[in-house]
Amino acid sequence: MAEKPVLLVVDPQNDFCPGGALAVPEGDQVVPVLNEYIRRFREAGLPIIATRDWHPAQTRHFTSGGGVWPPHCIQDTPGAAFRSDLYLPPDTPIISKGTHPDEDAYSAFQGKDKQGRDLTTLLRELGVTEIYIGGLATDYCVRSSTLDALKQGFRTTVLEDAIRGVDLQPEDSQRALEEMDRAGARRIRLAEAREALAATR
Ligand code: VGL
Repeated sequence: MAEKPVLLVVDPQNDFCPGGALAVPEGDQVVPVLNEYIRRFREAGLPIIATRDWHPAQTRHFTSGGGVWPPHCIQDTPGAAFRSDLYLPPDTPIISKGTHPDEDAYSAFQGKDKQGRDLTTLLRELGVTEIYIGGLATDYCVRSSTLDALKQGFRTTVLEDAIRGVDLQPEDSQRALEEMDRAGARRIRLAEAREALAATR
């Protein structure tokens, strides 16, 4: 059966880029690569979904609430905005996650769009069978979203050149990639995307 892929763009937000509150090293470098994947998906008429970390000012996710992270991606602040150099089509559905003060919500599958639909519902409505995932951060939101996607039975491809990790411990991202491999994810780079997308039809 033909696969129907979606591009899942994970948390390309100011706070996760250099100069932001929880800067991922080289986080900004995923943006031009994501733009190229976005362009290819659009040209192929394939859907794109973006996620964002969207926290209240007080949450147990932050050090101030007993968590491990400095405050970041607080709802409606400039740090929570998508990078201005990211070209998301204007009608892109947005999944917000971590909106509740009691959750970390690293996985895109824990978020909801503005109509209250979760990602699984949205993917079913779109008839999606396969997920291509890129963005920030490799060792947190990309990892959790990928593992959940695989658990739910989606064929899942990690866009290796469109991700960067926090690496609180050195090698965290490498370990996360190996864990995703073991769980059944495939990895590709931009140069392989044309072939991969052509094979879906
Ligand atoms: C993330 C660390 C803390 C992520 C979110 O989006 O990967 N990482 N909060």
